[in-house]
Amino acid sequence: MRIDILTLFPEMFEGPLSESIIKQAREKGLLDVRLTNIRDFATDKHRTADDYQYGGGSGMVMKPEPIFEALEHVRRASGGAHEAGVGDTGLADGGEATILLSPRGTLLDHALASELARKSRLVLICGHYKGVDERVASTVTHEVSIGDYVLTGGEFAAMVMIDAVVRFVPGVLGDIESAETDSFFGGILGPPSYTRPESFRGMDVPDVLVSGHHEMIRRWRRKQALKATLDRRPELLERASLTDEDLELLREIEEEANTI
Ligand code: 6GU
Repeated sequence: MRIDILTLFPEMFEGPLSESIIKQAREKGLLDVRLTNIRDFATDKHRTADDYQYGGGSGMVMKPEPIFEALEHVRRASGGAHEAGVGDTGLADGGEATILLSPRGTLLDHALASELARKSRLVLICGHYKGVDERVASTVTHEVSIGDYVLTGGEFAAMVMIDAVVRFVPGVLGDIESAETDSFFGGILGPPSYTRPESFRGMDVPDVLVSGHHEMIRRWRRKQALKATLDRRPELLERASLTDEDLELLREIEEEANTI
């Protein structure tokens, strides 16, 4: 997957994209990230990227021309990795998405992250200041927000989105980190997990996890995942696809709650 990031602050990305799983994905050739400074496409001598807003009001708005120019530049310059199919994976549908990160966008969730992971190319536009001239929104395929709060700019949101998306690209996660026991896999929260020591400050690892009984462990984990979802995010259960076993486990959870 190729990801182009259009931003006024390319240096903000250097640390986060050079560590851990993302670093490894880049080294394995699964991910090709390019940073483009929108300011390089400003045409006046002060390299102005923002301006006062029509209608008045506080806060500067990012100008459309440098963003359109930067977009056209990365689209033209897309030869190489993307076109040659380098880093393409079995899952990629060859599509592209151009995404404006904005608090006015659709909320990013598990489903959107996995949908975007099937693209072979993402172009992310990070807004800053008070916002981005609305004409930029007319040229993008998606407008995405990462939550109901306002950030100083789209850069952190872009990093969150990249992290969430890249985890779904085949080959990025090893078996050990496999996505199957993640929260939101199957639409519910994940089960609790434990590591050594078995007993710590009077708190013990549940017996079933040290029993070596794989089927009992699987069922216990599923039940704990359902219970956590019921307690913390009950609205997720309404949309989740539940099996007969899940319904049986939920009945057990309900009975246990009633007997306490
Ligand atoms: Cl994508 N940008 C900004 N500036 N604030 C946000 C956001 C994005 N998502 C949530 N808040």
